[in-house]
Amino acid sequence: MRIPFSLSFLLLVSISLFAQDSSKLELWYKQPAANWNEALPVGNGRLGAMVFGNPVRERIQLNEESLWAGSPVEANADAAAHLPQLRKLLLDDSIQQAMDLAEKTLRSKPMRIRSYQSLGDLFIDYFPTSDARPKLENYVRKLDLETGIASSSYTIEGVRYHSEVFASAPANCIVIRIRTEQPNALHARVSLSREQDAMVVPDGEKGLLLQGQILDLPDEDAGPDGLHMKFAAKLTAMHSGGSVQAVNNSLYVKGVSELVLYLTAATNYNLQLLDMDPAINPTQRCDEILKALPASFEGIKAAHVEDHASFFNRVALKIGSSAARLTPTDERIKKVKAGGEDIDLAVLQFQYGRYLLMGSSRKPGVLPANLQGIWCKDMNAPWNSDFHTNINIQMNYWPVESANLSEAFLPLSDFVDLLRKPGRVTASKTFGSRGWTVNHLTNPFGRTAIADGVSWGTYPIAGSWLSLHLWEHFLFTRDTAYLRENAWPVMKESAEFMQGFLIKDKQGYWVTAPSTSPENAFKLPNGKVFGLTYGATMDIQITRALFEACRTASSILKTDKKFARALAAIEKELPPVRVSKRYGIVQEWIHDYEESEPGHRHMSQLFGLYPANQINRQHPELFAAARRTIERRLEYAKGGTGSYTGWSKSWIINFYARLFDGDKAWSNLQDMQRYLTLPNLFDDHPPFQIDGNFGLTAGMAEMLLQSHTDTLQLLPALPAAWPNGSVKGLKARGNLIVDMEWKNGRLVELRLQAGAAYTGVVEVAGKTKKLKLKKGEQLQWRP
Ligand code: FUC
Repeated sequence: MRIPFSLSFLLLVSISLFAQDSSKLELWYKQPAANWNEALPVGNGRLGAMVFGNPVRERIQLNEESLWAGSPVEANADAAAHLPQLRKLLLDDSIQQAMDLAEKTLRSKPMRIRSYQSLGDLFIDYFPTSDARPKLENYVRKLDLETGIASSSYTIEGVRYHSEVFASAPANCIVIRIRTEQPNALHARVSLSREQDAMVVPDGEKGLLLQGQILDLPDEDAGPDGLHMKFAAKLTAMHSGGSVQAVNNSLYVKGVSELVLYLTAATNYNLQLLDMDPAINPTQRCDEILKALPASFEGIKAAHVEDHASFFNRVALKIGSSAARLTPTDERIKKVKAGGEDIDLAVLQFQYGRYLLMGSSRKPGVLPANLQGIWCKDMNAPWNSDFHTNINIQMNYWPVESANLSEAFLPLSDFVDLLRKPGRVTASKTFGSRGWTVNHLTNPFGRTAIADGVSWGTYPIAGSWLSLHLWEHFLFTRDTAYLRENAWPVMKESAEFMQGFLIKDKQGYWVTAPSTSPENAFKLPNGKVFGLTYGATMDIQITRALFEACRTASSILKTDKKFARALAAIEKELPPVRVSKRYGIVQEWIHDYEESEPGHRHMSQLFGLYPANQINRQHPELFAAARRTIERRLEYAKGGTGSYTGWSKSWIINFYARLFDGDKAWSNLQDMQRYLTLPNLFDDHPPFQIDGNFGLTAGMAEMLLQSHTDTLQLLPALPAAWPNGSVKGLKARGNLIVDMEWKNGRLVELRLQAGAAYTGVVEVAGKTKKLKLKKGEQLQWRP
């Protein structure tokens, strides 16, 4: 009798060291993933998979980007009629009464949204070829960032297995190949499953079909219950040698030499509708995708690698010694935790951020990267794995342009465009204004109403912040058609919302009301703590940034001149950003309040330092106050979470880069490596949250190159620990591709390639040089 061998056999693992290639950008391990945080992600923007590399019971956890619980709901409170009174109370500093009124009038219904969900799992149970206790040898597991292939190789009882998994964008499916070096040695059961709402049946001789529909259970706070999103996943097997037979929910694989599995999935979600679409049949979609597959595995793999490389290989970064790559990734993290320094690990993390962004936000996908990108094992994920719009989704896209992946921005661009429709209802019903907006979170069903409570969820500035990302896409690409057709309508409508939303305070400044400084709260002298206010510093900074962008866009497009003049007039009467008399920090609220949580993870009043460009060296007092703000947050957060949260730490890297303090940026990056990095290099909020990965990538790019002013700054925040290095393919605003090499902390070579006509100034080590390049022109400079 053949017995399936169990995990305990892994105790017999014996390892012989592999010749690892230190020139490769790989995550690698000497053992299978013991849990999800050790599994390795592949993604094509639409489908994601987490590969465990288990030689006994392989698990490949699956995701499809649009598989969300819930349904569209009109949740907005009819608050507009109460706004004048609420505003009066806020401006009078009668905050308790304002809060009481807000609780009655602003609360939307339902209050919460439902979760993004896992699609399910593919399991491969391997059967031994002999009754003897199997021994696992020469095990290695990898994720090659340059090819996007997760692989494992090992020997069991003399049989050598090789497995490869990738998510192909051209083929629109997940591809798994397992082969044994000895012929006809593969025996396994391949099964599909999902813990709820689905069933699996054979699909022809050699295929499986998983079909389901999300059943949302009654939960008044989270919206209507019932049968909602429909979904399907289809698996088809090809093999050489032996036999494959579909039975029940499994494929019975016997005596095969090479097994190739193609898996695709679909839902009945329709982005254009921000809703499920009864006209879409997910099973049929899967059929169409699988029928269109090219015949050969080798052809599909070659097309995948070529496509992947065309994005990934645009940027090359070398700092520190790549000899560290000879050590498995998890051991590198352990060494760093023990106090070691591993600069090349940061290089890997930088590139991993790029890898994850292209894996979770690109065609054939249509939705932007959520709190976990696309990779989520749960049915009820932390924070629903949603689109958080009070920093998290914005942070996801911070590296998209500078790390040269502009196309990966388009899903967010399209989504924001479509969000205007429900956003108009929120603008008028909740905030009595025209234009559109969204509050602190959203989902694929276009939730724009306040969610999660009044203090937490009231964040009407989010639409303006998101609109600024469309402007940034233009600044980096200089694509005027995009500006005219895509960015401008969204920006303009955001500015219109702000125009209608701003009110004059008693000092004669235009302010937002109601307003919050995300998730932080202030303490009144009587000890009471509130979040709701008017004119929080971040709101004012975002408004200023948006209006400035709109004015510039209007002059580029030669349109809406009157509108631009009206915005300019408001800008002049926005409150200034102030320095707190209490601690010399940038004041977070309109009044110099005491913070209730001085070590808070959000540092919203520094929006003007990063991502915006309002707190800079032209304002030395604010510049110094910004530094002090970060220091104070970190002092209070010590040992706790607060600004030691993954994404928060990564924001700090960006701040220090903008403060030209490379050493501090690097030491905070090292903190991330030590305390906030999971074995698979996922950012640990905790738990896993992907924004920190993206914030880190953006931060490293910002340390090496800055282009937010008229001056292109080269190596503006190079840490002493990175004296030598080179980078190729970073992108600066103006569509400039920048290659640099530095030695002993000094730039020795610069190459610029202009994707658009460029006029500006370049600065390195305090020296400046004028630049004028024609589109397509290249410049090489050895300073
Ligand atoms: C905000 C943050 C939390 C978390 C959540 C998804 O609420 O303050 O830290 O990132 O979003």
